[in-house]
Amino acid sequence: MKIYEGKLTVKNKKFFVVVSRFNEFISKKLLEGATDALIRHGAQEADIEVALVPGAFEIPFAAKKAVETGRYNAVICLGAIIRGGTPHFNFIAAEAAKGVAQVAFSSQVPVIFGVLTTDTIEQAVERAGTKSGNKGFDAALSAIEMVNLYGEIDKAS
Ligand code: INI
Repeated sequence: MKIYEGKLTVKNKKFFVVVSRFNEFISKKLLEGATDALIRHGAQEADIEVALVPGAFEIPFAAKKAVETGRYNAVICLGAIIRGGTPHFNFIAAEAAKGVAQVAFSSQVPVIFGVLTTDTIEQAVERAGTKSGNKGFDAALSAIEMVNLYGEIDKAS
């Protein structure tokens, strides 16, 4: 039985990170976590490019643009959608998740969903570098693993 599994170190691969500015105090922590993970697992600072978008709704559009350039080995999407008093949260969360998945399905490179969807600000803080880790860091690790996995599958074919 042949098993394909992506390694967690990386060299000479380009990453494009899309970050939403909405709830910036959270999303900037996710970005810090993601760049920390990329650099600690072998990427150079020059291998990382970042695009800021207004909110999570816009993330898939920038991710699609990045994929279409063919310049990047992975796209990492980061943001924080926090429930408010209206149904707005549900629409933004659904469209962000659906949109990123849609881009990923038609992309030759991995597109990673590192967008928090939480009921409270506290839950978001917990996932942005405090007691539940940093989901930006986790998203970047997933990107590295998937880049390497795609490489392994391509190499075998
Ligand atoms: N965008 C977010 O990234 N997070 C949110 O919590 C959020 N809420 O709750 O409204 C949010 N809204 C803005 C949205 O993503 C778009 O930027 C806006 O609708 C313009 O298209």
